[in-house]
Amino acid sequence: MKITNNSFLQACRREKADHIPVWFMRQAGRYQPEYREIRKKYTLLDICHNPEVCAQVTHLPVEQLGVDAAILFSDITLPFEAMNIAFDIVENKGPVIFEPIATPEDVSRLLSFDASASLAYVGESIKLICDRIDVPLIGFVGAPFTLASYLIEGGPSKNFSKSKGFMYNHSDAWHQMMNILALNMSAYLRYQVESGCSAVQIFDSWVGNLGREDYLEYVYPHMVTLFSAIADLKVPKIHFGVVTGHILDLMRDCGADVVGLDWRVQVDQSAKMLGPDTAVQGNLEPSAILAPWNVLKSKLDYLLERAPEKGFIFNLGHGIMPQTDGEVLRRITDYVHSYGRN
Ligand code: 1CP
Repeated sequence: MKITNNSFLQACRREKADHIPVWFMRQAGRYQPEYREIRKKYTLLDICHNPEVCAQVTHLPVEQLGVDAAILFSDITLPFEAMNIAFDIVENKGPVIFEPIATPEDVSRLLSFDASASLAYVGESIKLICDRIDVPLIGFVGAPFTLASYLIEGGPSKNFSKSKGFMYNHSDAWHQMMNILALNMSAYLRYQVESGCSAVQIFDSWVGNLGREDYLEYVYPHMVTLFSAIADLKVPKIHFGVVTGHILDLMRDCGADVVGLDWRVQVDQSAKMLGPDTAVQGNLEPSAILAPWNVLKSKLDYLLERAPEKGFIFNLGHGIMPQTDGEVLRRITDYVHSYGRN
């Protein structure tokens, strides 16, 4: 199907759109009764491996919520299987790596891959989805730090102590691992765009756990590698992380066209700091959706009054929580779409 709703891409390019575009991180997920029904029959990884089901799950929120972009249903850990790293996604926990990276020697276990061969089913899903939707499809990867944190911690972490220990004690092996991840993820993004994605988001969800000087030394060069390797792709590149107020300028300088803001920062201050060439995306506090409408509406107004007129994409400051009511998400979408029109 042809893309008829261009508002998301226009905002990414800082062009004037006829309404504020909306999409939600984790817009396909457990808050939807239909998704929970599908998950009774398929694991999360089954969905990712099955293009027909993946297309269905990706499409559902576009229909239900009236959002201006779809995001490929997948997970940042999916390319691990193509890198020779065995893992599973465990119920109510998240990704678990069976044999985490513990020593510098372990880094040699990480293989480079040809995404069009090892992840061909993702390309198939993207093609199916693009045939069926009239909004842009966003492809994505996890950024090297966030992926490395799962590889080293073995699963979700609170303080990232093993990752930081590895980084400080084995800096050569750290940089080698980050470089492999950066190159693999750029190749995987290229494959997603060649298959039909109109924009990409790089999720560095957990990098805000590093101070600015560590970001500059241990992460930034690899983000430059990743963004440089896809600089020729004519699609907007969005860079998102949580608790990243102290490194937003660096996240822009890597090569991002759009910086995703988490809900702790104020949109006008961040947009001003990032300057006129960068669009911003965000950043409603996900818990605000659980509030009564009058409270939620005042938070929406607070955000929308401060959002830049051009180059703004409405989203949450992090993913939708499972207890969220889909009806409220629909109401938010309609409210943002009509904002400033009457
Ligand atoms: O079984 C389930 O339904 C569990 C929840 C779930 C979902 C819906 C997981 C496990 N992954 C996904 C799909 C997913 N993951 C999507 C597509 C859905 C959409 O956005 O519509 C995306 C974009 C991701 C990306 C992802 N996975 C990130 C980056 C975004 C973020 O939330 O910061 C991260 C960190 C992951 C790892 C992951 N996968 C799943 C969980 C519960 C987690 C986080 C675990 C942790 O706290 O470390």
